[in-house]
Amino acid sequence: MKPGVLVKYRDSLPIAPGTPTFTLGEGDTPLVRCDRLAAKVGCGELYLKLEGCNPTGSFKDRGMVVAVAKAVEAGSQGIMCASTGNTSASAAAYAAYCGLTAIIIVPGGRITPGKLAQAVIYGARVVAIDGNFDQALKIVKALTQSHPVTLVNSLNPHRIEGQKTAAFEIIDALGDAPDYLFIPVGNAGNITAYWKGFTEYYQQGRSRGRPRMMGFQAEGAAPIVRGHPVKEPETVASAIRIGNPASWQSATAARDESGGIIDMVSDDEILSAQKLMARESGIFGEPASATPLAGLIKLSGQGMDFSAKKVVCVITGNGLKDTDIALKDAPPFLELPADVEAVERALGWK
Ligand code: AN7
Repeated sequence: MKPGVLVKYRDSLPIAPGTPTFTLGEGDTPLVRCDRLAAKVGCGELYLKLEGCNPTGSFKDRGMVVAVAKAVEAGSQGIMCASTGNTSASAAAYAAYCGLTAIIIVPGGRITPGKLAQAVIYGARVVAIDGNFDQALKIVKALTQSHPVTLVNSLNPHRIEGQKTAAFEIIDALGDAPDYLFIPVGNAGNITAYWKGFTEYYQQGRSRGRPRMMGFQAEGAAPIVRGHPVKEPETVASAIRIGNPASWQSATAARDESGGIIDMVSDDEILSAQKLMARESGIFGEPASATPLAGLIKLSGQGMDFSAKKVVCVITGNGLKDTDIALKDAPPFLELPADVEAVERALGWK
């Protein structure tokens, strides 16, 4: 049995004697070395951190287990979040495990069927608003101030605490920090959490340095890159369709303290990176998860030299959450009778 984030990282988390320590098996995700992909993108060593291997298929579970444990400890009856899909799936699962109510507010028609199916099957109360994520978050902030339910968006500091454990795992696996960490940026909680994790391990002497933090937004939803909120964010990567990130300040702090950047990539760049990752390394991430690889390809194409560098891309969510995108421009399959010879002929073997 996996110990889970609460037990494994007890000493680095806000665990009190009254905090329940349960797990759905989150954390301890694979860090996969991808040499063929590295060669394609001009990178010395390239590793993908497969956060889609968490119980609900995204990195959110690391933070959610801590946020929900603290909500239970505080005697909360319910949790609430706004979501582009993955936070709600995770909140719904951990609430179900603990017997709490989960109320989730999502942008109507804009979260993938896979993510919506998760929230529904876990028994969450789903409210779809006629608006985007930023508007949903505003509503959640207002309602959690006036009602006895716990906000579990990444404004909840326990979420950040849990998510920082992914940085610990990367250092434990590599024996030191990588040179660069490439990561998608939506509401900007995760880049904040990784930087906190890398910094804590560094201060404890567990790594010799810290990586440059390389955050990437989608072009149509790139408020941090543009320097102002985006009123109507738009991108194929629905998970990061966010126009006014809650953790804006801490994301730019992570960028600046690490000597990194926050840049953007187009939807086309995201989708071709998603395909490349799948075909060259056998790893299927949802579009938002391909954003860091798209960023690496972009910078490499601009002449930045990664040939002697160790790079980690965080693959934040499982590709199965958004199969529509993967099938959208797929070539037609061969359709044949159930006949050995017909298949043999079609394959050019006869
Ligand atoms: C796959 O679920 O914001 O910058 O409401 O699902 O920490 O927001 C999801 C975000 C990257 C961005 N990759 O992380 C939500 C939500 C995936 C995501 C991000 C999200 P943050």
